[in-house]
Amino acid sequence: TPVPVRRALISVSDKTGLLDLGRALVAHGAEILSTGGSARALREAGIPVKDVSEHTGFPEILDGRVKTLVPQVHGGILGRRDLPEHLRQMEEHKIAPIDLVAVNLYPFEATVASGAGAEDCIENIDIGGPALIRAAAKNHDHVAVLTDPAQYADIITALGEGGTTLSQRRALAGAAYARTAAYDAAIAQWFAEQRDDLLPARMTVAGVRRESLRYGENPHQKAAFYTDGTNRPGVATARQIQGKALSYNNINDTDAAFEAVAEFTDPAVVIVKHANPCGIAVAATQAEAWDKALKCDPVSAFGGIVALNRPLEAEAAAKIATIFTEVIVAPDATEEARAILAKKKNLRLLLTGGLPDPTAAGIVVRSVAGGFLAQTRDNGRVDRADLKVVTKRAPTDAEMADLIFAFRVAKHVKSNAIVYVKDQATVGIGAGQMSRVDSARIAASKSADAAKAAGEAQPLTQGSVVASDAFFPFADGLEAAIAAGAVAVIQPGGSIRDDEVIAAADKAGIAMVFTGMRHFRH
Ligand code: 93A
Repeated sequence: TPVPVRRALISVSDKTGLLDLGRALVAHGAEILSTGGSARALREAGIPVKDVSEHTGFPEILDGRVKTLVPQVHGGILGRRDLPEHLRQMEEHKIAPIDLVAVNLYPFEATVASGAGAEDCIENIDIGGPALIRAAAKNHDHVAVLTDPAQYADIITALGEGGTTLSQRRALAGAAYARTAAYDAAIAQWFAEQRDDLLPARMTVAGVRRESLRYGENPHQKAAFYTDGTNRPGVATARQIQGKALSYNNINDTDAAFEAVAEFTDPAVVIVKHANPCGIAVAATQAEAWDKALKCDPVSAFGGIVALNRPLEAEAAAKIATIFTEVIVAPDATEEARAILAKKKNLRLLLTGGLPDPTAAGIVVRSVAGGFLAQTRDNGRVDRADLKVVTKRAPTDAEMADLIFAFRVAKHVKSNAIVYVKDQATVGIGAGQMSRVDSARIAASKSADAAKAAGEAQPLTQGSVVASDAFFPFADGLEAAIAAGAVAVIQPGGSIRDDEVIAAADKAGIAMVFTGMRHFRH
């Protein structure tokens, strides 16, 4: 049987939906108790409300730090209505039962995301709110707890049907503890960041479900998409302008593409399939960058994800629209570009409002059986000054620029990664192979196919530079790259056989640089 609401406590920072909830409660005969700002908002709208301080006879003190932390409030929430002894004690201490609690917390996460100082962040740690939420959730046999304005509509309906049901209150209680857990996780993470300790002894991964997905990586898996509250520009905070709902794999691939394109400042295009780039290029214009990126592997680009690091322009949009593309992601898009894509009903367009900072600190998490792995982001990148020439021949300026580009791409290719580059565009990408020499061979053979498709006599790798995400353990991988036509190499170095590898490079007359930094990605 539904439990009617005779008395409700409302204390909300986010006033969304507050008046609708207040009106419905009053309409169904409930008395509303409320704290400072919430009470004011209700009163101004003409909704009868009693201040908590009047109800308890105890004022809000310490700048509001103690508003609801009093026995009249917590007793009214926690007392069991099915135990005579509880009811007796409540009466003895003049504690009136509270049947519904609507609380949303001081905006700690938003305060941190806004870049506020420590004092401000600490003042936004809510103490009384979580206490109310946790108390009401514990006593869900008798009390309903609302922690999010999105929950109001169902409860307003329930009030019209005589009150809240046990199954409703149970679901709300679960959501309530998830909210306070996430809230405390955000606070703990903030403290860890203050101490530069991104990997503290205890860690909770918290998030807010942005949407339920139709299925996971495969149709028999369930999936949902969460935001982590950091507001980093990227796929989790992007605005979808058009197209079908995103799938799990779309989101994963779009993330890979957008993180990769953010590495570059000049107009860049990244095309991704199955979380690996199949073409990346930088050029004077987006349209030119698209042509160059597509040429690398036009077969794989079919049904791909396209990421851009600048607002999408009409010329590039028109070109991208000529081949089947699943998703386009960019910081923004011109009106003209949007109009062009609007004709492709299924194509999803995501706009992020900005680019992720590839050098920013952060943590990445992956689950393993019985636990999870956490590590700081791979925010490393090499510049010219970091490179050590190890061969007799030094790279030319043009080769040097391509080598740095190639290594930056290799960072975004699953290991073992081999990336051939010419004129600031990938011309062959070998990804995810169990042996490095296979990656080198596969990249070259795909590049030969691409050259044939483009009607060119020579493989695209002829005269290219090549990057390896980790050192060549033997000379064979390097020799495969040389056979494909590579004339300069960038790799971390550090193998016990470096001497053999350097000798093979010198024998072929090619240039090689060591980065001293590895970019594994598994
Ligand atoms: O400062 S508190 O931790 N102390 C309290 O006793 C308390 N009670 C409710 N914060 C407290 N609240 C929070 O106040 C609620 O969680 C809500 O976010 C906010 C509502 O304040 P107002 O009604 O004055 O806008």
